Amino acid sequence: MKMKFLFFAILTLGGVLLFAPSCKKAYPTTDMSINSVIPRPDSVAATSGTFVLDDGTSIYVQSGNERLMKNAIFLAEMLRNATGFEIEINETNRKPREGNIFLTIVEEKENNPSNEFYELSITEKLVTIASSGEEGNFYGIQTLRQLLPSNIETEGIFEEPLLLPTGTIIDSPQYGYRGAMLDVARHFFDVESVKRVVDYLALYKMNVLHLHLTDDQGWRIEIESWPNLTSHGGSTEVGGGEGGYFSKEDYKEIVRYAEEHYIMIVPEVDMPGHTNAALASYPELNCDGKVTELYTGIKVGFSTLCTDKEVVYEFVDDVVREISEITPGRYFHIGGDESHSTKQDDYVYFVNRAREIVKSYGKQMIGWDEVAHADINSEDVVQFWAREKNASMGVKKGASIIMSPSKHAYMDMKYDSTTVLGLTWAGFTEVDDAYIWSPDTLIDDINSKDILGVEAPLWSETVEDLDDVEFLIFPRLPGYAEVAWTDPSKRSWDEYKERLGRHENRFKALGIDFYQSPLVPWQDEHDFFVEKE
Ligand code: TNX
Repeated sequence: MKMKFLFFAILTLGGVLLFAPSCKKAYPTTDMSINSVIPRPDSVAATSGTFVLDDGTSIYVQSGNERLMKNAIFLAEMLRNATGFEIEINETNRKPREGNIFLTIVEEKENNPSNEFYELSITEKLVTIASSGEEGNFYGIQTLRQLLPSNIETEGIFEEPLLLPTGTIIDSPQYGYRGAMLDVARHFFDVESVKRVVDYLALYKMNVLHLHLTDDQGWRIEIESWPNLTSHGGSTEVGGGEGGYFSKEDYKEIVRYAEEHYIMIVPEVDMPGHTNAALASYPELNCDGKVTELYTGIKVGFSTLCTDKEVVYEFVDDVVREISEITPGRYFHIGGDESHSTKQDDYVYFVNRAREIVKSYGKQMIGWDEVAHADINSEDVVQFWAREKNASMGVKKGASIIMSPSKHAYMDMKYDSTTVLGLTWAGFTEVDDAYIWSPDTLIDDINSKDILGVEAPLWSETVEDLDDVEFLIFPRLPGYAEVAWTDPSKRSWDEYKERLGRHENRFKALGIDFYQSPLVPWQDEHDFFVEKE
């Protein structure tokens, strides 16, 4: 009898043990200080409680602020899609009741003059994002998003309440320019693909997308006064595919979408070299007055606009004017790299004139580091990619620097010898090489005060579609976001790689085809979550 009972008891207990885990759910840790947020925030103070986000949760927005309202819509849509909860949005002038989320702007805090500062405070009663500006508020939302399980990125997965760890995150970036570049000239990428890239930048609080719109292989932006640029110059790409181009409406749509995500579009028209697509479309831009053939290879440095023809400056004026008219951002990038077929004096003369044209349309000039040879000053921006001497010369002339060191920041470099996509001229760039560097210590005589920020370019000689883009930018992109955002004294590869490893589920939930670097401890985020009944 006794034995029978014992046997029965063991069976029952076994059943409970077997079935109990299926009633449990994995939730983010209740310790906010152990988070996976990228870029790493300035300060995190955990209070070890839990906020329950459920069907009764609404978002309250400080009244009368349209952009804040748009932020609320961004957050609400994400939460609604993932949970099916209603998540209403209301305007208010005071702190809302328990169980809600509150988005508000506070007086600029001392030491935080930028609009990018935010404080995310989560108590058991309320989630509050208080920021100095609307962009800061949006960044607070991205942090909140990363504190939630990655299922939040997927439609209709979670019907259970979502739990958030309590505590306070206070955060603002080191640099105001945190960007990536997409080369839409070597291969063309359509509006939808560009929008996905904008989404990825937004998740990591980046705020610039530089579009390399023209090169030898293709002209990708409609210019009404020079229509052959796109009809002929846009008709192919590397490898001989059909190419394509953005109509002005397409470009405006990209600008609009980017703006909604607090991302500035920086248009680049590369000149006087890298111009074969234009030279093949208009004979008068060539010194010999003859059109060139379209080009579908990947060599550089063989083309140049004829710098002593006046019609070339009329062309540059029209192009800069038409693009500036539809570009709200303050910068116009004139390229200026690898003009190996332009004599040095002609090059300097050309850049000086292009610079004046850019200024006449109210824009600030950015150029690749070679433009430091021209007559530039504190109104200009030099994008360092290859020659430290050029960058230093730019700083001596008063210009600010965007850091895009090809040895660390070129997302078109192969990860290692087994990577199929990408180039190798600047060396292999594993995920640690991409992360372990600091803008302010890279070049001896360039300090943080000279630096506008960081940009990681993706050149597209070998990159044909969005899948290829994703493979090369992930997982390097989040690292660049952190290099640009987080104080170097608070960064270390050993700590970062753990956080990055816990983004695996998020990449998958977003449908990103990423490179599973062996250097990163990829980890199912659920192993890191706590279980609750
Ligand atoms: C150099 S970076 C270039 C581009 C190429 C790239 C490939 C720069 C300013 N010029 O024309 O696409 O290398 O990595």
